[in-house]
Amino acid sequence: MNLLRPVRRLACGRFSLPLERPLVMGVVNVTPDSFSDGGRHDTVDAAIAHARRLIAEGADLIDIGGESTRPGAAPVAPEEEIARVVPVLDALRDCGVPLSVDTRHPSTMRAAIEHGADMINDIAALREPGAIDVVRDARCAVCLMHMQGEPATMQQAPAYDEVVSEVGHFLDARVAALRVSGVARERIVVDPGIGFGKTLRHNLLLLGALDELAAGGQPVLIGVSRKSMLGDLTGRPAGQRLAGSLAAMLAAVARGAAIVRVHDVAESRDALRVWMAIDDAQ
Ligand code: YH5
Repeated sequence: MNLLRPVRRLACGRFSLPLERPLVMGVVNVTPDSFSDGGRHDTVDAAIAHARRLIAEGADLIDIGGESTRPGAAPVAPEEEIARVVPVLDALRDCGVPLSVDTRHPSTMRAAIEHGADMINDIAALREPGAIDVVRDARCAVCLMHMQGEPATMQQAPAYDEVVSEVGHFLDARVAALRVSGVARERIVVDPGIGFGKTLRHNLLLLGALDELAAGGQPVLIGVSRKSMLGDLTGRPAGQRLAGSLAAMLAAVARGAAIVRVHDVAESRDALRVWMAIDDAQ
């Protein structure tokens, strides 16, 4: 939050993405539980088909993840993660939109970059030893996300004195660590990590103060689609959280979010189109 000049275009691998309007990142999970109980081949094929559908619906980027990081989820070995993600990257390379890979493992980052990933989206903000070295000499964008604890245990007892300033300072420090390593500001996105070691109250305070985070000048990514906080607020299961997801997304965009990570691309695009028409008319 210490730098004020806003990044206007994101340097994202093969792409230079204008940030005047919010970008929609479509979520593609390459995990057996999400698509099928068949083998890895079925899982990969289903993910590729799903990504093509999200691109047809108008996704500006695709985020490919081979490890479930939902609260309580077990970790996946990097070798298995690579075996899931790389065939999806290979299949989608020429689909016309930037490809992001959601991983915290440097070996997966390296494989992803070798196979054309345009962004590395790391829920651990490149804290794993060697992670910064992997991205430094590449052209990919990086998303640095705040998380308190580890996915397996992070929701057991989240605690902060001042959640907004603590998350802000953490992200500032991670941006600084990348910059001293030689990563240009134009490649760095920040994310407060909704649901990652946070209570409902923490999530609401962070969403409400997103403008403070955005004032730091780095593009802000927000992922709230279908998350538990929406279940907490509405009482609905994950499959019935679309209306809640759209409301939270628009609240984030109103406070300066540059990229929204969503499962429901067509509906999110419609909501954003209506939202932006009102802004544009003024
Ligand atoms: C994020 O916010 N989130 S994976 C639990 C759900 C629904 C969805 C209980 N990767 C983010 O999407 N990367 C994930 O229902 C992310 N920001 C960034 N940058 C978790 C997820 C989910 C979890």
